[in-house]
Amino acid sequence: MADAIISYEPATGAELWSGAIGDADAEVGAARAGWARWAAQPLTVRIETMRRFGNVVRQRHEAFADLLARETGKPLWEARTEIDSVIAKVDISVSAYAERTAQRRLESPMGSRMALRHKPHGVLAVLGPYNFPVHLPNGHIVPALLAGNAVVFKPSEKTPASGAFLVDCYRAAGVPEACVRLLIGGPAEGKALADHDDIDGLLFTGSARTGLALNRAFAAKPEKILALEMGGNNPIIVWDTPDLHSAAVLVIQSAFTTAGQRCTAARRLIVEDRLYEPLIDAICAMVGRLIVGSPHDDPQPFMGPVIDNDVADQLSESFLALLMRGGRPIRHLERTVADRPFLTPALIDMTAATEHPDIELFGPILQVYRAADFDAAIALANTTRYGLSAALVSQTPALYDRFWAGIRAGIVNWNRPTNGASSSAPFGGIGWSGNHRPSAYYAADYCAYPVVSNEAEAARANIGIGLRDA
Ligand code: UN1
Repeated sequence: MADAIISYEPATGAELWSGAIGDADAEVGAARAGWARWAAQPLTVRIETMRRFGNVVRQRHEAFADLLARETGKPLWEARTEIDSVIAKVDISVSAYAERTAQRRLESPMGSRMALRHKPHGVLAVLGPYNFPVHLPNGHIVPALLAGNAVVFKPSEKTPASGAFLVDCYRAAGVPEACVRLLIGGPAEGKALADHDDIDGLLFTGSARTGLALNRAFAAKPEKILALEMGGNNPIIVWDTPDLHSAAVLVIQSAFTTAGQRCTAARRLIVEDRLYEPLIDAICAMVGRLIVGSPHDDPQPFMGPVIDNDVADQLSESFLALLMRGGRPIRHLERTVADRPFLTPALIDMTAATEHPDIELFGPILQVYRAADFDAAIALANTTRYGLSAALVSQTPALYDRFWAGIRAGIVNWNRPTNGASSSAPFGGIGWSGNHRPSAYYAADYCAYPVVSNEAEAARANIGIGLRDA
């Protein structure tokens, strides 16, 4: 069917869902017709509606987690945490919105009252990713709706069912149909939405390649806002630490959670020379015990398949390309089930490689480097155009001070994984990781614009200088 998007379960290949491809123009038109009424409601009404949305998701928690696990392949335990994050985002967004957009009195040199107030943009487009198909778009949609915008949401063509379920929850909570529109489609529909003249802005989560193209297109439209949350080539450094078991756990959580399909996943491990052998041994021993399996397996797997066979094939090719560049395999990337995208976690030593591609390998592949000197390790960590997250595993506070000062990233962690960023903190990165901090705490900044209001109740005015006597 050329006019439908079909979603397949990565673990089984079974068809999960299908839906007709939508029309960007119709969805933007519907949102445009509806947004002003929503914006005219008191903020308290929109807050109550979002709280009801949280309750709807709470009631549908298990059904939602089940669908999300099937559609993404992520284990059920992890799908449940994603649904928890969707619920938690409501309270976080309400308080962040209140703080970021609080009406403020400003000092006025003219003697009048001066205030800073905020207005919604109007119609905001949201393009979602497949790794967190509900948590990340929800992190844009909730603040956008709170601020009084209407939203046109296009989920990834790999995860439309989860997107449709999310939109149904907003509507069940009482968000007017006109104010939260679902656009089903692939790249063509995404482009039609992003290029549409009648959107006021775009909130994007996805690859740097698409994000950079959007950035070029939006450069010609300064009147529209663009929030980009792209990816990372995130480093984790292990240096001067006696507890190699914990170090190995942190590395594995950073690199292989969600089968490596997180923008904050560690892609590069940089290890102090003297810790190299024992650390790699500890990692490999544990990786050998990690369960890779289907989302509903009992016992639950550590990680599921990657999103589909195409992605698995591309990752296999990328791994081969690293070998061709002189990488030394520590653990190969293997397909465990024929024709299904289950991959085993892979490690490859790139210390002596001839080339170091600065790309985001969005899967369970960790590139490893050994370094003799801490400054060289930081310099190596910084050899990327991205800058989303970075972590140091070390017992030495002075090393963290140097790491923090020297590393270029939006999220810098000490004895914590590179991923699992708090939803109540500003989220985003520098360089190719995005423009500013478009998610979580600062999301409100992208959903409402500040207006200076100079106020005097009566017009009492004199020209002053330059006026002849009457
Ligand atoms: C991650 O940690 O891998 O709410 C993603 C947010 C962030 C997303 C984190 N907590 O936008």
